[in-house]
Amino acid sequence: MLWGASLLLSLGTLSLAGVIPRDTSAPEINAVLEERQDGACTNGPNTRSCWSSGFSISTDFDAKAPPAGTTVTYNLEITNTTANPDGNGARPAMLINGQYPGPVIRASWGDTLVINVKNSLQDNGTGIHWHGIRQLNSCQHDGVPGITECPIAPGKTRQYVFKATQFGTSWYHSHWSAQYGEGVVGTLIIDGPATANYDIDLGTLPIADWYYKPAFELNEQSLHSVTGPPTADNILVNGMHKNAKGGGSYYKINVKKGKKYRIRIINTSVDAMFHVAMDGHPFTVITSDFVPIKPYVTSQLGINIGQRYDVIINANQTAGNYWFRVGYGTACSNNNILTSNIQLGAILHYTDTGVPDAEPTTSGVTLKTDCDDETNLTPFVPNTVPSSIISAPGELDLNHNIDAAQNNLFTWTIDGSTQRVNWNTPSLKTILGGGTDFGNNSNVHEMATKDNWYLWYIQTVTFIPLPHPIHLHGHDFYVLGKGSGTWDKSTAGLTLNNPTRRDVATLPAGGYLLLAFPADNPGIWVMHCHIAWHASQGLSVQFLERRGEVQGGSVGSTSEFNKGCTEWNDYWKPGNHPYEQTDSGI
Ligand SMILES: *[C@@H]1O[C@H](CO)[C@@H](O)[C@H](O)[C@H]1NC(C)=O
Ligand SMILES: *[C@@H]1O[C@H](CO)[C@@H](O)[C@H](O)[C@H]1NC(C)=O
Ligand SMILES: *[C@@H]1O[C@H](CO)[C@@H](O)[C@H](O)[C@H]1NC(C)=O
Ligand SMILES: *[C@@H]1O[C@H](CO)[C@@H](O)[C@H](O)[C@H]1NC(C)=O
Ligand SMILES: *[C@@H]1O[C@H](CO)[C@@H](O)[C@H](O)[C@H]1NC(C)=O
Ligand SMILES: [Cu+2]
Repeated sequence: MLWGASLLLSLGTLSLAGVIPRDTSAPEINAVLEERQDGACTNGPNTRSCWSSGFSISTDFDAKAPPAGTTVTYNLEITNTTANPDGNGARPAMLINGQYPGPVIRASWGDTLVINVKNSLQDNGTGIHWHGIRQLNSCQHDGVPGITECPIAPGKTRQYVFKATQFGTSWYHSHWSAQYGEGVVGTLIIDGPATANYDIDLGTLPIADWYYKPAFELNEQSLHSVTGPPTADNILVNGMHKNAKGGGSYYKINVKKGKKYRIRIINTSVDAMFHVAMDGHPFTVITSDFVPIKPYVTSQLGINIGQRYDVIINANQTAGNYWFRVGYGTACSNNNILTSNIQLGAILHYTDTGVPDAEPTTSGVTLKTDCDDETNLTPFVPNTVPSSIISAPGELDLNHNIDAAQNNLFTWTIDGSTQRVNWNTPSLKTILGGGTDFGNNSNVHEMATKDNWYLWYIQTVTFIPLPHPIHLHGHDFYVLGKGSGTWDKSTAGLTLNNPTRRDVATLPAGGYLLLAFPADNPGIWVMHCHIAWHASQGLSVQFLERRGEVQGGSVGSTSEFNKGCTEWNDYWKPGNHPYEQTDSGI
């Protein structure tokens, strides 16, 4: 191989370097750190901080988004079929438009998305959540059965309509029971400005764990197991991978020497925490979830479920094949593929002439195995959280319960109550009807005062030492602090000045997590653990934000919402459905 010697040399320095904080010597980073106010320049390879007149990477996107531009329409149909993404053999699956992952939904900052979802399953409801989308004044389109809608009944179609007020990378997935583990998942791109320059956008790179057994079967096992959820069988990178027997194939990321590429990495797992690295090609990280950050360079990234990092790589190495390595967060999850000698990941392939179509022989950094979030994530547009909120925190105590009377049903509880939604009467229906009783297992917390900041802190009380990737709908939250053990209620060590802002953050095993956000979006928003098994086991709460305005019509016309409930209530009647609700419902 031509590239052997020089490559090993460069990799040697790379692995020694490890994490390099804030490489301000890189020219593409300096270009952006020279603050660019909203100006009339166009977005191009050397001007990624620009967008359109009046909007740039410096825009405070909480305050404004480009005026309604295009309406972008997608039609998604969910079917009961089979899939064989890693060549191990076909298994039953539920797919969107017959593919895994589902189609990439793409729009631009300020666009309105209109997405028609048809439920062509015979025997399941469904509902699609657009992860990370703020849904400003449109919580009825958030797609959470039992909370913001009645599930879509078999044979029926629901139209979701929302505006892209933020930009970047995300995903969408079924929020109905354990259904996304069956394959009801796709990725989402909202084009907008960026904090560093690149030539070519390679699109999304979703990474997920993959199970050979149906998710609903595994979910039942997990609900009645005290030893934790079942073990995954493989991983998939953009819907493909080699299997333990050597069949299947790796996803190929094609690049050409001399160009810079943006890659949008997403963890769409059911249970797994990953670490990723590209041999010889360090990542310049430019976003965390939907939040542009000050770019930094790192040789590896840890990504929890639901989290996204947009990175730029410079294809400036000897033209060849390099591993995109995926490692497992074995501190919190496991996978049967780890006992095989199969390399986990994908292949970075230079398409320059003379490069063989072969598996790489490169070596790279040693990936971490922890389940912790990245640090160094500094939002590009700064925000300050008022310190007054520290004195009035809302405590959410995480415990668990095992109910012997229900065949040892394992549930997670918040302040003693496990979440269980009622598909026939979603919380939004109760609110619109002026009701105040959400049922015994609704875990509803009110945020009544317009634009007030609220601090919520999740405190682990259970002795089960697991990290939980916590996801909030309708908002980004600001991560003021986290730690092991019990929070002492002091401000020591907390970040109030421009803290990390995102929509998924990890509650450390056995510890606490402090999350703040303002009541600037009237609606009903769920916050839950994104480990699918844990969400099914009730690890979630709801925030009811500015009830009066929601009831007063701030969410707009509810005809689609009402139609959905009429159709669902017509379908889900005693004796009218082959299966029962056995979990939280979300
Ligand atoms: C999928 O099809 C199988 C049989 O073909 C059936 O048993 C199952 O109930 C179906 N599931 C859904 C959700 O429609
Ligand atoms: C995805 O998240 C899960 C759990 O949070 C984690 O175990 C897995 O390693 C993550 N995957 C990646 C690629 O970071
Ligand atoms: C390749 O690009 C990276 C990232 O921009 C840079 O740090 C490195 O010095 C470059 N290497 C070469 C050999 O040009
Ligand atoms: C709610 O809990 C109370 C007290 O445990 C109980 O009396 C009541 O029957 C429950 N309501 C429902 C609808 O289950
Ligand atoms: C959804 O369908 C699967 C079979 O495809 C079944 O196992 C599961 O129980 C169904 N869930 C509900 C709540 O109907
Ligand atoms: Cu969890």
